[in-house]
Amino acid sequence: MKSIVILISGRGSNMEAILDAGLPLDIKAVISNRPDAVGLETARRRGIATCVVAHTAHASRESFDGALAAAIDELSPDYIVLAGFMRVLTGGFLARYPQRVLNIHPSLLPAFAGLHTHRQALASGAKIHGATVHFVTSKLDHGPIIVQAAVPVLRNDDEATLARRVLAAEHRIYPQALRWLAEGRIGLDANDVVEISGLIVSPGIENQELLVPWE
Ligand code: NHR
Ligand code: GAR
Repeated sequence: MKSIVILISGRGSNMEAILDAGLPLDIKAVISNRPDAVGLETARRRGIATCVVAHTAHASRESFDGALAAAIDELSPDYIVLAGFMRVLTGGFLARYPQRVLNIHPSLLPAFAGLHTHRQALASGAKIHGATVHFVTSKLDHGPIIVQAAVPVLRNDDEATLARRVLAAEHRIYPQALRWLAEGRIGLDANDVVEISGLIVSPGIENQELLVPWE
């Protein structure tokens, strides 16, 4: 069975969706850069090992990433799953784990990279918004896309109502992407995520089922 560690910074609802999915994955630990992350308590309650690597204890990103890598390497996971993890990782960190770091980003990338994505979507006048699971590369929020889900932007949405709708979609697609990973079905062909059989998964037919309709 493949193994993962989950990196969080806060609430941990994506982490919880992953734990709830009963995936054929060994979840070795949950690591937070914030000691007060609510998700740490949730993980502990479920008997998952937890660990804090506080970014505030480090003067530089390189130093923090070094400590994070040391904590991860003790666990030797196959994959590193960012789930609401809020620290930009250095190229040096990512080079240790090529094609082994995944993230969920609350927008339909390449639209609205960076922070405050729901605010960006509302300000842009977009009528469709969503979430993206992607491999992490040193180009922030631009790694190869594994799966996306779309939700409508409704007339009276504010950041909170839109975020809630997107979050429900996140909770569907992150476990789905990890299931594909666990089953060894995901590969990379240049910058495209492909099914190992050679079929393009993204933006293939299979993913279309994951476009989330909203009443
Ligand atoms: N690191 C790299 N190199 N590449 C990516 O694509 C990454 C990454 C680290 C995290 C998640 C990402 C998101 O989904 C992610 C993708 C944090 C920031 C940020 O600016 C931006 C994007 C993402 C996560 N963080 C501030 C920083 O100075 C801190 C903000 C805070 O602590 O609240 O690191 O959106
Ligand atoms: C999620 O919406 C996730 O996509 C987003 O933060 C939220 C975390 O919620 N991630 C980012 O914005 C990364 N910069 P959670 O802690 O409940 O999973």
